[in-house]
Amino acid sequence: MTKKMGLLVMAYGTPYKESDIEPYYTDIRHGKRPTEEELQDLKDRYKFIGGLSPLAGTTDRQAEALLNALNDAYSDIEFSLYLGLKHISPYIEEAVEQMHKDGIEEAITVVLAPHYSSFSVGSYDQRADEEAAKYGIELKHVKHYYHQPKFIQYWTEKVNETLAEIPQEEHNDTVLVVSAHSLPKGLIERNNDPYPQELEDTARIIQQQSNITHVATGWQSEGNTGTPWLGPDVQDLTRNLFEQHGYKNFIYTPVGFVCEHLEVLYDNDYECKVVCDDIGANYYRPDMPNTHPLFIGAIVDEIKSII
Ligand code: FEC
Repeated sequence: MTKKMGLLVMAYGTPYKESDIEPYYTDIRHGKRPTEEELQDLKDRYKFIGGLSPLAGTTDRQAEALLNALNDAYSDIEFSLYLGLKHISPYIEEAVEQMHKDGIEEAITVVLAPHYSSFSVGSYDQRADEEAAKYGIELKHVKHYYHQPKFIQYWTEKVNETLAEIPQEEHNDTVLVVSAHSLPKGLIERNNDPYPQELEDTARIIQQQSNITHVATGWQSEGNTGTPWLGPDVQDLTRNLFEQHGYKNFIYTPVGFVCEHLEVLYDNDYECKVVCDDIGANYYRPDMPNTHPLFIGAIVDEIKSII
């Protein structure tokens, strides 16, 4: 007898077409419309990375890969996939409602973000819980998976592969910048949030397990809320590291994200590269996890620990 279980994969979401950009941005801003200037700035960033973000397609492929890996791993459970997005349809609530319509009574939830913050993963979980409570669906949440050996192995291999492209005699002039999305500082401090510590832990373990000697942690993609955000910002960090140590090579691993999207393709591959070009250093950014078996396997292992 196989048991039926829902697999609710939650992710940020991205505009599917240009006319979605405004409502999407308004949703990110909790219903407050962006100014014309802010909207144009965002449209320009999407245009710069090729029109729209590859995020929607990648999220679908990651969710499918996870579903297949779980159904392979469990012979006594049959998982059914539901995709719930934070800022665009299908919204988290729509996915949970669909689970109810399909007769699902129990589900595992996972957010496509490896570190826990009450603002990020916590807020996805809360929305899923509120909707699930209406139907009596029991949810078990994956909180984080940055510490899973396969997740660390993915990044360790990427760092070592990148180092292998750099001449041996320059390894001591090379620094690894480990980053995640910044968040408002006040929010993190008020909630005694584990998010900054989880990023520090990720950087420390990658440093211990890879061949890199110099490692720094930084924050990226800060918003304009007029309040202080977690720092240092990766661009300032790059300049400071260069001024203090004269590094020739910068390797960026935005480990807080799980695929190539606007924040990586623009904030790392354009903005950080501009700084590297300016200081005369080399820019490296290994591939993001996407559907790599080590990444998918890390989530499966975390699910095994909570099921
Ligand atoms: O490729 C794409 O189209 C979408 C990429 C994308 C991802 C993403 C992930 C996170 N965000 C997080 C926090 C914030 C906070 C604000 C904020 C604003 C934006 C804007 C865009 C955007 N985010 Fe995002 N985020 C992505 C895209 N994010 C676009 C709006 C314009 C801008 O500021 O650049 C500020 C809200 C405000 O203004 O009040 C806070 C966090 C993550 C990582 C965890 C997760 O994926 O949920 C945290 C991908």
